[in-house]
Amino acid sequence: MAVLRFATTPFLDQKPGTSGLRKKVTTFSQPHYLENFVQAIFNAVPALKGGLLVVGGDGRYFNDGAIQTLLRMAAANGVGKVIVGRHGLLSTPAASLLIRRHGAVGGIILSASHNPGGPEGDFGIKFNAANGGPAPERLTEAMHAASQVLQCFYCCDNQDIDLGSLGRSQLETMQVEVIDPVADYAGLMQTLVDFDAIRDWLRAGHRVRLDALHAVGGPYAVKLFEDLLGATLGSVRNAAPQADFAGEHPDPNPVHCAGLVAHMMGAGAADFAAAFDGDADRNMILGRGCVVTPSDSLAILAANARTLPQFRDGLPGVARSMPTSRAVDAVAARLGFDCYETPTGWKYFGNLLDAGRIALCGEESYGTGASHVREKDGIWAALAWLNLLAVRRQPVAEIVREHWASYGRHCYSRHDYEGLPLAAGEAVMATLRGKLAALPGQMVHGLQVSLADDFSYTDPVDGTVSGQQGIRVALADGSRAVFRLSGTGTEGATLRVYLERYLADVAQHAQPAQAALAEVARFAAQLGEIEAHTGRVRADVVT
Ligand code: VG1
Ligand code: CO
Repeated sequence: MAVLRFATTPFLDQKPGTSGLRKKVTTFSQPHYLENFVQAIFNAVPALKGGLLVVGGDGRYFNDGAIQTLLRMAAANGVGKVIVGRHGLLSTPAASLLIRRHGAVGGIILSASHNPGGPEGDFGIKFNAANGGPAPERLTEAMHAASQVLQCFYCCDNQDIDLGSLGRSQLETMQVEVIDPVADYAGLMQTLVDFDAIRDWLRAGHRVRLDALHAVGGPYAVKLFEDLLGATLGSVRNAAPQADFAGEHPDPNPVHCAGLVAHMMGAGAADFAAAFDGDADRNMILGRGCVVTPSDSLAILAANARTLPQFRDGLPGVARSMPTSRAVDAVAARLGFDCYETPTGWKYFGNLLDAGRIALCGEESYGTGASHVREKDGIWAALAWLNLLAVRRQPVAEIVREHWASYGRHCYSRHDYEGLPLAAGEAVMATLRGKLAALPGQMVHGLQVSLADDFSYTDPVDGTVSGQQGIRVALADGSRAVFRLSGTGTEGATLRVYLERYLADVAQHAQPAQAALAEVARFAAQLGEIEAHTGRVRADVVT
């Protein structure tokens, strides 16, 4: 076995987005594409030499080969030890936990999360730092910079490592330890959530349905919900991870999980359901006859935090991404803790969590998490909800209704325009930016604007400034429209329009979200001149 040096030339597009470098499998399959970016990581994080690295992925197409390449390159770059999940599998939150628990220098997660998989689908690679969280901007920028000047990469010429059996082996001077991907994570969950209470609730005849969408969440969900909590066998659907997610879109929202929604709206519905995305960090929560929006889910968990053993002493503070509805702000204001507004992407929560300023946070994009790891955590969110149901002994829909009655309802919806030509997406944003200064205080398209800006975030812990994080337009009646371009797509541009309307009056709470938001939606489309720029009359995906 030998360490080889390969000459290479840079790819100019290796710039990580909202959550790592995400490209089509066809892009990653080009000679040296994967190797270049992996070498850029090693170059940008010199502490990996002699250090501990955690490695795992969501099991999608291309993972197996990529992990072997990664291990060969880690050994060639002098990494001291690698901890890798059996069969190369680790959910994103489990990877975060392992980095923290073993004091690793960082972790490399091979996943394109909620993006479709398969030979025509997407692949992704992401570096998490020593706190277990996604690399902060300065680190992703360093990786991008390293990729731009790359002249060579290092790789060993060994045979594939057997990742099917647990145990240790040696690759050059690097130790490789294959671990059970679920064990540590399942152990941690039992310290955060009241398993006895949930077991009692299940024994009382309540039924649950968990949908892993043929992705990496399956083994975690089976262990936790069926083996440890005693839910009926088969409660976890689509539990076996498949490389192409059975041809489906592993994105837990009402559009991509229409079957689960139909079940929960039907006569034989379970009492509780949840679905998870490709790497099991996202969650969608459903009750009999209702889908809980992620923004409401965050607010309800915040309002009921003390029901969870993890939050027995209350919350120091909470955070939400800017486009997430302000439902959680209302809870924080009433209960007297801080509420931070961060840019989209989990990496911005890291400093607040590390500093102990917040213990719970979330995003409108079906992401909820807490201070036990530094990633959003889908399985944990479902467990936290079950804990809540076991304590309150009320149906999900009733808990949601009571929350709205108490705090008012923040109606919410996201309208996505997918696969736009890049120029069209950018034209909408440029149009909006051009109008910003003149908006505040004006009547525009029939509505009174109170505030309009391009969101800029100053990290309260380290002072880092992140500008141009999305256009916010707040209306005098408490409604809001937010616009941004996606940073996780792999084709053209995706324009996201986030709509919110506050309804204080309980008599108005029962109306469907799209009806309540129709006027704000029209306003947003007109303000962004969306049809003129994109030719689209309506959004492709409405959640
Ligand atoms: C999307 C979501 C964002 C989330 C990110 C990663 O980003 O909007 O809230 O943090 O995906 O989630 P964007 O830039 O496409 O809007 V995941 O589950 O892909 O790790
Ligand atoms: Co994900």
